[in-house]
Amino acid sequence: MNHTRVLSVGLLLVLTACSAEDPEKLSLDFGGGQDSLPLQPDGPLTCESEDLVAAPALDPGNPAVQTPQLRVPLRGSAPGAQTMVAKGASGIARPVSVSSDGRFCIDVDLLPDIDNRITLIPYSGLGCPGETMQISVRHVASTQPDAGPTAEVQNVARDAVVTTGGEAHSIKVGSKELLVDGDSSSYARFSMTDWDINGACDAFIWVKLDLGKVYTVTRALLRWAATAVEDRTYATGYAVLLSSKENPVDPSTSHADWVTVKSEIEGGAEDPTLVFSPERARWVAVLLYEDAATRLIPPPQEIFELAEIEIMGQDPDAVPEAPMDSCK
Ligand SMILES: [Ca+2]
Repeated sequence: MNHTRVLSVGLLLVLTACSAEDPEKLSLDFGGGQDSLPLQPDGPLTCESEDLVAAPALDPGNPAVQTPQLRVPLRGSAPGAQTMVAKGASGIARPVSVSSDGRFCIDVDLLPDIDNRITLIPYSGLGCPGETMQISVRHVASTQPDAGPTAEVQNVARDAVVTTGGEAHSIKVGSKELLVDGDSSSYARFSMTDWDINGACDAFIWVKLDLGKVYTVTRALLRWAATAVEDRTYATGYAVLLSSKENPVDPSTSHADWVTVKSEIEGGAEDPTLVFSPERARWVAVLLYEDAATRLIPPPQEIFELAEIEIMGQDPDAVPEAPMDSCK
């Protein structure tokens, strides 16, 4: 008995059985889970006899050599291909079908701040890989330091030059510079004498911010000190004024140099977020009229504990960022 021969025949049977039950597939990991392209049962044999699908060609100018997007669409043509696969530094993009006229578009993820080498692999209808092509796309962050005006909306009041005026007043705690230091735990405690116990808004302190240049502003946030609720030192009567003038007069709700974008006489304890139509402004003024307490012991006082003034705005010359491009 030839034991070697029996063993060989047995092994062949086992291999044949496995092959019949589990046809070969091209397995790809797309990051979001395992996926696969089914091959014809005789795929590997047929690929050798089949003409290789030619390398795909991308449309002129697509993709850009560099982009701020972290996902870019690759558009082009690949006649003879049925499926397109793209492999980059961040993994393998989900395969897309090539249309009957040979067109395809496939979204590819990029890794940030590097040159991304991407390989495009066309597959025939039988699942056979064709000639590949390689491209390089550099991702660059859209907001570089010193890159000039940007469309980014930010707190343009941060570190603004602060002056105060209006009714005679004093700052008992902190300083006016603490209103724009970006720290909501640092605050200024303003105090003024206000004989008008009827609550009429005639006496006020103004706090004026010089933003340094004209911005388009859309929102103001006032942050009262943490102690303001207990001390009733948040303002119930206040106003926010804007000016785009070179050198406006002192803040006034009745002077043409200033636009009043918010006027409140029944403000609550919560920090107000004031949203208004976009306005060009270099100067912002907050007028403080009445606090939440009633102090009848002469001389009556209005006390305001204000931690931060934030003005959300953007450069008026900013070029808006291009909308995201994608295959969809
Ligand atoms: Ca502060």
